[in-house]
Amino acid sequence: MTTKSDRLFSALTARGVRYCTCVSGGGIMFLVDAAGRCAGLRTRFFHHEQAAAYAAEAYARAHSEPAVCLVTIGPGVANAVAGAFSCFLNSVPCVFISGAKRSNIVTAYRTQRFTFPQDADTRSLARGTVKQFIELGPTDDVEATVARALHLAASGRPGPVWLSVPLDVQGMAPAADAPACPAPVRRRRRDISGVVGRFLDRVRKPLFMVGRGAEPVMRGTPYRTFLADIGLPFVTSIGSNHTIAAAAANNLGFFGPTGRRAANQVLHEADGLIAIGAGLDIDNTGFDRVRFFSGKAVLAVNADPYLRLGRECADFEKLTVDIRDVDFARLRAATLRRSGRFEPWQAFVAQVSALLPVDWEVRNNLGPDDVDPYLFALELARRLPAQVGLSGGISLDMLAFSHAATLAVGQDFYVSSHCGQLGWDLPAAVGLCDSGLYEHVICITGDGSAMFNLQELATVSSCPQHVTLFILDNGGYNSIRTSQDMHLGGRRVGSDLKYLKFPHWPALASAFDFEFEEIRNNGEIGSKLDRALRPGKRIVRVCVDPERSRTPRLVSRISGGQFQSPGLDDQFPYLSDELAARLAHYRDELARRIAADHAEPGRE
Ligand SMILES: Cc1ncc(C[n+]2csc(CCOP(=O)(O)OP(=O)(O)O)c2C)c(N)n1
Ligand SMILES: [Mg+2]
Repeated sequence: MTTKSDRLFSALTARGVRYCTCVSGGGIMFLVDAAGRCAGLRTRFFHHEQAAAYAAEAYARAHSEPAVCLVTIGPGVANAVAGAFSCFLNSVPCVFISGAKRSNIVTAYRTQRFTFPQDADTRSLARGTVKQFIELGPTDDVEATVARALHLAASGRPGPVWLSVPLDVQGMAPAADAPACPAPVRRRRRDISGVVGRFLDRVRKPLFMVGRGAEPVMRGTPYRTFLADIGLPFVTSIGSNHTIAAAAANNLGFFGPTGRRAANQVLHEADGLIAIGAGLDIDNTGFDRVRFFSGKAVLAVNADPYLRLGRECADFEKLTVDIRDVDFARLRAATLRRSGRFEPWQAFVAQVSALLPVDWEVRNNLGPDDVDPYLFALELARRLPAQVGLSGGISLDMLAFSHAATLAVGQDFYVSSHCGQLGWDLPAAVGLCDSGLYEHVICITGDGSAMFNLQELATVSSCPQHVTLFILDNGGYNSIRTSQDMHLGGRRVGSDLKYLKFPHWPALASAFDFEFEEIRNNGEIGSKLDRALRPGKRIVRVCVDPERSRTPRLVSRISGGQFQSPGLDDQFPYLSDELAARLAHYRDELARRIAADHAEPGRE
């Protein structure tokens, strides 16, 4: 017999959903059964709902299409909320489907805790983590509800939608034959070259800032050709580490408090920011937002209709558009038409790029002991397979890789940039395996983050892809210790080996059928990486000095009870007098050339 659960999954697949992650349960028995039998749907079962949700998120990002996470009533819902929260903050379209008690049993949650085993006020639990909560009632139209859920998830600023399906509704026979699936909505090209062109006409030092919101077009030719050809610099926000080799010195990479120095210097100097899919939140700008926006006009090209900046930015313009609709060929042409105007700026960017290359930064900060995480990241990036999906943790692991890596087409790095939770990386690696886009999946995590969803090593071990898990072992939580050292007189409560216990890594690897490698010092990095990246499943312990913290970074001070944060151009370790003088000289030269252009009639 066909049930409403069958209809629900056929409606999802008819509208393009191809992946469903799940932890099974009695409260979703009809739904699990239907998902398992649904043609065209790939199901993957996990050992924890949080992990199932993170994997769905990673898959949705890899394909830029909604994925489904199916969880049981009550505890399943509670465990999955972390995943909905992650999709919400990272703006990823996913549909969370959970079971619920029979629709004729009512609980007055304001006064009653439960009336049914595992009963939960799912609406309240999910509230604040989803764009919309929908309950499928006994008389509701399944197809219309699914269409609404998917539309909400993927439109505007994308995000998760929660669909709660009572147990009796799951097993009901549908009222009528399934209606024919409507034709997919045709996308409408949006020509934004006029607005961007006018913006370029009024600035002299423009910088494109591309963020995670550009992920749906990042791998496409029009977008990549646009960035490669225009001859103008761009920086990428954390988690949008898409390096375009053809853009050469104009591709300054990852900016921000722990970003690349050249990116931050150029950003500091720019007088016009064109932020494409970049939210301009504190994680991007650093805390001193007045300094960040000072002297800058900002044009935001963004899907979020509610995006706004505070008073700290005096010159702010917004273009609300779905990035997938932007006509990048026209934008490229409009930008190229104006490129002559920016010659002094382009020369400055080339000078800064040459003065502060990534290799120099890495070698300049090398620690003598153990494995330097930045050198490790640089060497790993040089050896990556041509087709590889990488997932990262939230700390030194992700920062070192974002800082040092240069990726080619087919090599994609995913992190949970806005949510920043421990434990996302390993389940995300399963989602990347299941995406079918990569033959090899690499997870780069910290010892702290690795511990959060270790159970999914069992799930990864069943994926056919080659999987390498690099664990940067620095004896616990370096990032927390750094703040404790700075602000709490070095009292390291809860962050070092006095408080935290870790497994015996080789034994852990063997328990889950992984091979084991260990990189103990800088001298070993090359040869051990060559071994670690061979086909198969491997856990690699990377021994990092527990005292090695992130470089370069901003160092804030507390003065008079207030946090004082430097600007992005003032990262620690501070530049030598000689380098600072060279930079100042480039700035003077740039200012002189722009002033000369203004003075010469016809040049402006
Ligand atoms: C779910 C969750 N719990 C706690 C935190 C707070 N937190 C941020 S960084 C960190 C330590 C990370 O340790 P590790 O992954 O080993 O990286 P390291 O700082 O050592 O480089 C913790 C506990 C968090 N971000 N997410
Ligand atoms: Mg650690």
